[in-house]
Formats: sequence, structure tokens, C-alpha cells
Amino acid sequence: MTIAAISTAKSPAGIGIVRLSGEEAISLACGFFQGKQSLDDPANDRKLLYGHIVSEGEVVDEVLAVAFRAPFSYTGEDMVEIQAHGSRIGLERILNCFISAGAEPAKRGEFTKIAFLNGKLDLTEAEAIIDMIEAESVSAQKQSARQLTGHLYRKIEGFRTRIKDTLAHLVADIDFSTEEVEPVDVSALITTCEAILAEMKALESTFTRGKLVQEGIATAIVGKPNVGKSSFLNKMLREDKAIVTDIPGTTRDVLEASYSLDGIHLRIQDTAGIRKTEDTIEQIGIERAMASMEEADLIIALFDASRPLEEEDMEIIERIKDKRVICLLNKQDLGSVLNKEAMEAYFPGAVIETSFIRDEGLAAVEDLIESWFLSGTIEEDEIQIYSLRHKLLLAEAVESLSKAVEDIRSGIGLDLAEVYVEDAFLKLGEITGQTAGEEVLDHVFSKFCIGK
Ligand SMILES: Nc1nc2c(ncn2[C@@H]2O[C@H](COP(=O)(O)OP(=O)(O)O)[C@@H](O)[C@H]2O)c(=O)[nH]1
Ligand SMILES: [Mg+2]
Repeated sequence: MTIAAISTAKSPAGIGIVRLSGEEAISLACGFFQGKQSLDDPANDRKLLYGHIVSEGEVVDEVLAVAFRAPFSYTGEDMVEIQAHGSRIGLERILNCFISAGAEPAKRGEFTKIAFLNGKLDLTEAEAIIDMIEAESVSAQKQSARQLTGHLYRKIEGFRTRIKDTLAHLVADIDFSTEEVEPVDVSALITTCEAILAEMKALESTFTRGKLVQEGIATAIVGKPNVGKSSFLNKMLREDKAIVTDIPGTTRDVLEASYSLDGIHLRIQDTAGIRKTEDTIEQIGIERAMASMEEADLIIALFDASRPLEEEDMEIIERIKDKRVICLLNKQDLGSVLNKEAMEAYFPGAVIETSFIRDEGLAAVEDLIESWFLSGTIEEDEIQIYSLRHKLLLAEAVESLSKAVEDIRSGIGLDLAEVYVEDAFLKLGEITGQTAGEEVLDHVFSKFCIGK
């Protein structure tokens, strides 16, 4: 089978690429490509050839075309890439030439799936491709680039090799236990397993941070009406994104914005001020504010420092005091009646006095966010996981291996331990794809776009 797809974005651009992969890729392309040199000629393998795509005597576009002969291509099959002008219509016409000549429209992620099945990359590397395409910050892109170059794969493979070794010892002991064979050194086995376990747990614990890097920090700005929430958003973004007025209840819907702090991505939501209201629209806005607050990784809670706390402020404090909160005592320029130390009781080390009118306190907010989320910046060679799929499998592998250690230690019987060790081995293999079933693969590749 030969598949074809447009691999570039479907919006006007300088160039766009149509890809073909499969046994017929080169012959199909030759049916439409006309140039001085032939794509068919093995001497032109991986050379960019100038020419035209011609269909029924009509020039569709002026293009550059390149053939990659198997196995030296992205998918490992014969491939052709046609670089045409980045017109959606033009690219679709070129694609249709190939489809009408017998190519199958590629499914989501199919090129990469074939590459995976041909052993060009493992599952973590394939997943890194989609993450990299979707990365929204420099650090997210860097993180997926590391995974793309096999860092995680090698780490997991390392665990697998060592676990396999352990397994071999256990199997040998079980199979030959009735014969005169040297028994397994149980304490050495426990030591080995515990060492692997510790490393696996350490990797698992990088997830929280890795996920924040990849997905950004969901940040909710909350507080009573008129305390300066929208002003804060505008100051952070350095643009007038949200409407700021002195009329309480101005912001009604949740307003989303993106902000990059030293390469880490903040997804900020400015929300409606929380208060009791009869206004239906405002009430919906307040419910959304509550939801945003619940889901946030970070809450920026604002209070008007020029007035004493009211019941509504206390309700907000009550709701958020166990979360990760930065508390801003705003409007310091009007004179403060709120006591910073008293607020520290609720939000230790996280109370900052601000005045947006005077541009005061914003740098301190940024510093605090950085110290919380960027502290101990990642070493270049450190491996973090950020995918929930990896984290769950790793957790299962940790659990199985822990049970194995318990069984070995308690002397219950090595055959039971073997089952657990085997399970840990398989779970890790599901991360890299070695032991992943069709269902897992379908799930992973369905997240891709067509043409990738
Ligand atoms: N004096 C003073 N006024 C502020 C400060 N921050 C915001 N305001 C004003 O307070 C009003 C409400 O601000 P806004 O950002 O819309 O508050 P929100 O309802 O919490 O989103 C506006 O008139 C702002 O100009 C500040 O630090 N000092
Ligand atoms: Mg507002």
C-alpha cells in the first residue's frame, strides 16, 4: 500500500509539502512529475529535482521533488516529497492526482506509525514529535526535543535490561530449584531490584514538573470585583487585553491569555469578581471563576489593601488556602489597612504588596513564580517525563517491582516474584512500544495530525 497526504499546515504559505510513502511512491510520483531529471533514477535518490506536476496535460504547480529509497527514509519505505507552493487548493489538487492514481489517503500519524513499525523510532520518540509540533514555549520544545533524540528511550531501555537480567536469575532458580544448582543470592537480588526501583521512582517524580513545562502553568486570577484582577493581567501581558473600569463586575466571562516567563508558559485566566449577585450573567461568570480556581496550578488572589477584608474575601481565602497561591495586597497607593503579616498566616511567604497604578510589586510576583516553578532548572542531561501515559505505566511498573521485592524478602516464593518482575518489564516495554498492543498504538497515533 502507498499512502499520501499534505504534510504542511492548511493555510497559505510560501511552500507546502505533499508526501507519499510505500512501494508505489516513486512510480506514482513519476506519473505526474515532469522535469529534466527523473525521480525514477536511483542516481537521483535524495536529490531535490526541479520540475512540474502535470495532470492531463495541464500544469498544476511548479515544484521541487525528492525521492528517498527504502530503508533510508522517514518511514523506512520508499518515499517522495513534493515541495509545492503553499496553497491549500493547489496542494489538494496535487494530492488528488496521487489518490486518483491509487494512493490511499494517509490516516492520522500514519507516516510516523509506519516509521515506528519499521523500527525507525520508538514510541517515546514518536510521541515527542507531536509534542514538539504542539509545544508552546521554549522549554516545552526543548523537553520534547530531548525525548525525540531518544533520552527517555535509553533510560527506559536501561531499566528493562537490568530487570530482564533479574528475571533470568529468577527463572533459572525456579526451573532448576529441584536440581543441584547454586541457589539465587537473594540479598543481591533485593539490592539490585531496590536500586532499579529507586531510579524508576526518581524518574516518576519528574512528572509534575515535566507536565508543567509541557502544558504550561494553569494560572487563575481571582478576587472580589474591582480589586485589580484585570489590571494585573494587563500589566503582566504588557498590553490592554482585559477591560478595566471602576465599575464592579466588568469582567464576566473567563478571559484567557498566554504569557511566557523565562521560557515557561503561563496560561492565565482572568475571571469575574467573586461576590453575591442577582445578575444571571455575572452569576455564570462567577461559577466559571470558581471552576478556573479549582483547576489551576497557581492562583493569584487579589485583595484591595485600602479596605478591610469583607466576608467575600474571607470566603475566597477559605476556598484557596490549601492551594498554591500568591496573594496580592493591591492598591497600596491608596494607603493600606490590611496587615501583610496577618495575610502571611494564610499564605506563608507568598504575600506581595502591589500597586498597579504605580507599577509596584510586579517584578516580585514574577520572581516568586520563577522561584516556585523554575527553581533548580533542568540540567541539560536530566530526563523528565511529561506524558501521563508514561507516568501511569511507570507507576505500575514501580508497583509491580515493589511487590516483587516484598515477596523475595518475605520468602513467599520466587515464582510469585517472577510474575511481578515480568509485569514490570512489560509495563516499561509499553512505554517504549516494544510490548505495546495495537490499541495503545492506535491511541498514540490518533493524536497526530494527518500528514505526520
Ligand atoms: N488606586 C489604584 N487603583 C487601581 C489599582 N489597580 C487597579 N485599580 C483600579 O481599580 C479599578 C478596578 O480594576 P480592575 O482591574 O478592572 O479590577 P477587577 O474588577 O478586579 O478586574 C480600575 O478603576 C483600576 O484602574 C491600584 O493599584 N491602585
Ligand atoms: Mg476584571
